[in-house]
Amino acid sequence: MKHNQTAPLMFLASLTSISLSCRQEKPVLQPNILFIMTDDHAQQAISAYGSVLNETPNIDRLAEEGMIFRNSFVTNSISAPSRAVILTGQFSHRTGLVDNAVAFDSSLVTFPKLMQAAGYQTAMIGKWHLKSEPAGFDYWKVLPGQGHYYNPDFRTPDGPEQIEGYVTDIITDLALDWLKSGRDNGKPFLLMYQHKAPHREWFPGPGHLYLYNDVVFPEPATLFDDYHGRGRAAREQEMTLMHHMNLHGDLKIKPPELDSIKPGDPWPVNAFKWNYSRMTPGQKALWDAAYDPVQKDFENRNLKGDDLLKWKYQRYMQDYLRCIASVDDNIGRVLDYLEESGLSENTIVVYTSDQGFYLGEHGWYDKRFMYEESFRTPLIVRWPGFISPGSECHELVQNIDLPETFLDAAGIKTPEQMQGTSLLPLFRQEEDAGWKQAMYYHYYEYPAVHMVKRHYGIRTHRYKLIHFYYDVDEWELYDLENDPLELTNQVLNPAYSRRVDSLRIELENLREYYGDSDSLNQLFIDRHTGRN
Ligand code: SGN
Ligand code: CA
Repeated sequence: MKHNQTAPLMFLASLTSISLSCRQEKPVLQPNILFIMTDDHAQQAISAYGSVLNETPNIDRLAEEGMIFRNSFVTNSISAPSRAVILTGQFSHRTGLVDNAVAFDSSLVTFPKLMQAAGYQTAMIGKWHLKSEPAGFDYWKVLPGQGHYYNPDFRTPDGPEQIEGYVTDIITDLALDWLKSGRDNGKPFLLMYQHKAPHREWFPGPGHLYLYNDVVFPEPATLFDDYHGRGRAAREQEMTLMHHMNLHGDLKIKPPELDSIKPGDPWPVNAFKWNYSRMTPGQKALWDAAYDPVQKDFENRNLKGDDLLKWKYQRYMQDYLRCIASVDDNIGRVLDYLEESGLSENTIVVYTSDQGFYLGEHGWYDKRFMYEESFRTPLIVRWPGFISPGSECHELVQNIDLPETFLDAAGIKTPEQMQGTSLLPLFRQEEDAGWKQAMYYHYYEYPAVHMVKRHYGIRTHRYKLIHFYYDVDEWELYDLENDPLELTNQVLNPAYSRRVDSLRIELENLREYYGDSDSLNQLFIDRHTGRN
């Protein structure tokens, strides 16, 4: 399953521009790493991935100058678990951080700790979401929990700090400040620059409040999905635009009598207040000027049924994509600085998200499912001189492969417990990289917000087999070649029975290989139930 990794030093030594120090036995010129991660940014909303919704010129620039991974996935489609996977190179059942309620065990070995120990200067700025204090960083300034869009608070080693402005701009300012004046020029750096945006409730910044006002976004083919042909998990979730996306926090209809809303009042009104009440009078004035007319128009229309769903979809897309426009602009600022400062050349720039997202497909928002839109995540890597500009990779890669990639690129030994595979052979476009043909996935957060049932599964290039468990025992098989939208569960179709049998065996093999089991499932269920 694990391909033969080419020794990193052999790779580096084969390049004439890089010499090795014999004494230290490591490359003299280790690359800097700029790791850019957003929260909930779907591939469908990146033009380099073929978006029909928006343009992301700066993210696209990375793809034009680097490699885009067309088949890039996560191992557990939810924030904190995904972040723990990226730090440790281990699946959720090994980090113990299976869902957002668990705190990260900061004693675990992480790639930033290893890079720091090997002489890298390390920094973490932006959304952290792991509860425990960041470890392995020379500098850190992170949002508490999910963080706020307007005038956000930050956690710092010196205590809390509030910064006035819009979160995506601020995180970028902090990253740029650190690059300009926080760095030790004698050391290579690792900078983790992690955005809150475009996470729910999608509050756009002052510079993008009117963007897309005149656009009608194309509706996804499955916006009106009735879940026919699938099991209980798809039917019983709570993440539909129709029934679960709320008018206030999500769609910015200002609740009446905002000042009298109390913490115990329904979440939708509190969600709006939680965001809006943080704004300065000036920010509120800009906000109201943009959103009051939207509200008036909505109230005049008295929409119902399908018309209401269509309206919700358009409003959802406007705000979600406005948040992304700000991310893209800010990434442009950082890429410009790398260029001007001459850092571009020896810096690996990675763009990814903590998972994918539903943009109305199956009538949904949010993530969690092993279905394509949330299982996928963007992955674009630029590394001048090492990755050919404009290249594409179609192999099956996962976020768990990232830490080993970074260590490999830096010539640092990978610890035994890491379970991914360095992407370096794919960067080099090796003909026979012996790459994995199947991926493992496991999602746990249930019962919980959005009510997506616990499930694990296997995906190959063509098929996906999923087992939903806990309060159901249902299997689903999708033939992605014949049914790319995943509308028909084929698990009971006799024509697929041999395929089901072989995938079940492969799935069991993967579980054994990665050390997952039914007894661990039970352990995590017991922990979760104990918490409730
Ligand atoms: C919040 C959101 C949910 C979202 C989770 C997890 N509700 O609870 O919609 O699924 O975060 O998101 S909200 O109204 O508070 O925004 S994650 O990306 O951090 O895992
Ligand atoms: Ca997320």
